[in-house]
Amino acid sequence: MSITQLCLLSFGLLLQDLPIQAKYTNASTSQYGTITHSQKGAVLNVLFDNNSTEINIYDNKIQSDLYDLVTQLQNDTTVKVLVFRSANPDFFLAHGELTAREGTPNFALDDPRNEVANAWRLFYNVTELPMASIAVVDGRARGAGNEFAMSCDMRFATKRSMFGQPEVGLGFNPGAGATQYLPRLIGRGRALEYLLTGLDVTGEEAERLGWINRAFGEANEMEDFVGDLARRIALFPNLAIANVKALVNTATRPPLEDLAQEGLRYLGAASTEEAQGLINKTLKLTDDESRRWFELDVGKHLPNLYK
Ligand SMILES: *[C@@H]1O[C@H](CO)[C@@H](O)[C@H](O)[C@H]1NC(C)=O
Ligand SMILES: *[C@@H]1O[C@H](CO)[C@@H](O)[C@H](O)[C@H]1NC(C)=O
Ligand SMILES: *[C@@H]1O[C@H](CO)[C@@H](O)[C@H](O)[C@H]1NC(C)=O
Ligand SMILES: *[C@@H]1O[C@H](CO)[C@@H](O)[C@H](O)[C@H]1NC(C)=O
Ligand SMILES: *[C@@H]1O[C@H](CO)[C@@H](O)[C@H](O)[C@H]1NC(C)=O
Ligand SMILES: CC(=O)N[C@H]1CO[C@H](CO)[C@@H](O)[C@@H]1O
Repeated sequence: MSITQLCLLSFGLLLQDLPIQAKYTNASTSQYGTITHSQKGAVLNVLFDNNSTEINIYDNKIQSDLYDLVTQLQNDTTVKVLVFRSANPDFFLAHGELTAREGTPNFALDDPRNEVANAWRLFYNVTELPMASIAVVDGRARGAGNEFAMSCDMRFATKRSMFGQPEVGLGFNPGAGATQYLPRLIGRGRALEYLLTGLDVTGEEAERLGWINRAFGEANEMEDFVGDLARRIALFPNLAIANVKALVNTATRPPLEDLAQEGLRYLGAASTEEAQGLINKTLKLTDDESRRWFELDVGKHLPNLYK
């Protein structure tokens, strides 16, 4: 290692430890308490944590809390890297809540904060953020959970993790971007294979397909890797990070109008008699989306809805 490299390295270490004024405290400030965060230097660690359903379901409450966080971050210069994790040991985010259209607090159909059907728009806003975003998955990320992960700039997962888009088996199409983001990540044929079967992929397979960046045998190996990566990016100037992101967005991101089209078709298909019947069967099998055995292995159980 040269003297210059050594100097750069120690300068880097110094920078990490600079007491950057912590705008985000460890205490959750989210309205529903489903998101907590802690800032270390220019890295903001975000934790999805709604244990009310045992499966960290993506519901109107998480949508609303994430909306608030994304809004705060839009012009933030103290954060250069966002790292999203889940507090649930088996679920990153299970999927969008199937019953999100009724009965949840502060529910309002035309309010983007409180409507899971607007997740495609919120996730697009995640791609717009000026800082780098990383999803760290150890568990299941399906439906909106996988779509959120795909809207992050990078995805890392343990090999035991599972990704999937089971919507087709329930009689509708994904609604938060999967048909647009997934083909760009893994190609047309493979995207259609998974979108049309609703089969899960493991973290290990997802790495091979290009669905995620990298898979790890153990969560602590993943944490070491992501920690180094995040601290390294956090050394670099905001403008350079934001410009690289904006330019890669023009190269690879789905256009907003195509995402809107998917969202519209989702609403249409999910409200048909056939889909409503399949949703009802799923709610019964999952005891209103709380029963773990079904949620642990959705890809495998999906054909049972047709027995
Ligand atoms: C937040 O928690 C982390 C560890 O979880 C700690 O290192 C950090 O100092 C805390 N920050 C604040 C502002 O309390
Ligand atoms: C959720 O977390 C709270 C606080 O940690 C705990 O008291 C409660 O039992 C948990 N609920 C479930 C369903 O795990
Ligand atoms: C962020 O900056 C833009 C442009 O300056 C402004 O229009 C917008 O209101 C700001 N948003 C927040 C949340 O402060
Ligand atoms: C997305 O961001 C725009 C501003 O850029 C805002 O008007 C809109 O409400 C946001 N929508 C969602 C669903 O987050
Ligand atoms: C689904 O369940 C709801 C609530 O029980 C019921 O009103 C509706 O008729 C059911 N729809 C179908 C197609 O089974
Ligand atoms: C952390 C947590 O459990 N947050 C919320 C999850 O949702 C329930 C309501 O369904 C709230 O009571 C919790 O505060």
